[in-house]
Formats: sequence, C-alpha cells, structure tokens
Amino acid sequence: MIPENTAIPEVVFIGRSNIGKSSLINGLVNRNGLVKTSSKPGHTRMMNFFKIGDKLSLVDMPGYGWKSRDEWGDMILSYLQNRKNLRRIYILVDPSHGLKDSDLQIMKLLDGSGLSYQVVLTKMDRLSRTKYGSSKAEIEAQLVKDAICCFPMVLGVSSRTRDGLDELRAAIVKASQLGL
Ligand SMILES: Nc1nc2c(ncn2[C@@H]2O[C@H](COP(=O)(O)OP(=O)(O)OP(=O)(O)O)[C@@H](O)[C@H]2O)c(=O)[nH]1
Ligand SMILES: [Mg+2]
Repeated sequence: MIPENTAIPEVVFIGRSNIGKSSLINGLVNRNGLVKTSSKPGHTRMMNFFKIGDKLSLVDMPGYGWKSRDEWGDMILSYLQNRKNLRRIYILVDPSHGLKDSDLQIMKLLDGSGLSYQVVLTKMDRLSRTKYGSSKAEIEAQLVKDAICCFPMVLGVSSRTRDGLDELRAAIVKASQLGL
C-alpha cells in the first residue's frame, strides 16, 4: 500500500531485480534484516516505505526487468509522477553489467516526465578498482549522451563492505533538503 502523500521527504530506489536495492536500504539504516533480501531475483514484490524518524522515508521497490514489467510500469510510474514529497529517484546499476535496455527505457520514461534521477552503482566490492573505474567512466559517458534528467554525479556503493554509504547518505540529506 502506498501511504497518502505526506509532507515527509521521500527518496526511492529503483533498478533491475537483484541489483541490491533492499540490501542498500538495510546498509543505509544500518540494520541488516530490516528489509528482506534474497539471491533470487524478484524478491521484493511491493513498494515498501521505511520511515527514518519523522524526517525521511526510504522507498524500496520491486525490481523491473523481471517478469512483471507491465505491472511495474503502471504502478510505479504513477507513483513517481504524482508523489509531491519525492525528492530524488536513485537508479541502481550493477557496474559489472553496465546500463541495460531496461535501465535506458526507465530513464527515457523519467526524462519524458521531467523527473530527475541519479545513478548509484552497486556491489562495488565485486570489481577491482581499475575495472570499477573503467565501468563507471563508460556509464557516465553513456549518460551524458543518452539521459536528459540524470543528475551528473554517479555514486558507487557496496552494501557488503559499506563503501560509499556515507557519501550516499550525504547526497540523500542534500537532495531531501533535510538540513540535519
Ligand atoms: N557482493 C555484493 N552482493 C550484494 C551487495 N548488495 C546486495 N548483494 C547481493 O545481491 C543479491 C540481491 O540483493 P537484494 O538487496 O535482495 O536485491 P534487490 O534489488 O532488492 O532485488 P529484488 O527485490 O529481487 O528486486 C543478494 O544475494 C545480496 O546479498 C553488495 O554490495 N555486494
Ligand atoms: Mg528487494
């Protein structure tokens, strides 16, 4: 169930199934097991809202590009387009695989609706520094070419090693204008 529009700022994490959305929310709030994760794609089936005190909501989404693309599109696009308190959309991308067609399709939809988003690369721990760096550069070049409403800075995280989480938290605070 989607809570009514509230005044509490919200940020949402979207991306393909198994990309690490739910793990990232656990990492950000420092509570493993708050959100259920799984090595099987398609684990999260509904939108889940996690309130951080009464200041901020982190929203977990079912993955796209796995079985339920149509359902995903209708339900989630209408949420993204109508949510007044939504401060940023984070699109999670695996740097081992790069941008997939499904990512580009979603970005096109967001561009078409004038919704801004920022790309976060997940599972950084799986790549060497060099491989991560070259994948990030390639993704950034593609975004400059193909994406319109993309926030220019690409962030990187590992929920496993906790690398990049502080930078992402700072970005969320800034995007949400929390002024903590
Ligand atoms: N190595 C590594 N594995 C990770 C990381 N984050 C998540 N994983 C693994 O990736 C798998 C999927 O993680 P989830 O967080 O459930 O992914 P999700 O995007 O929520 O997936 P759906 O709910 O199916 O859309 C799990 O086996 C996690 O343990 C990470 O930073 N590093
Ligand atoms: Mg999930």
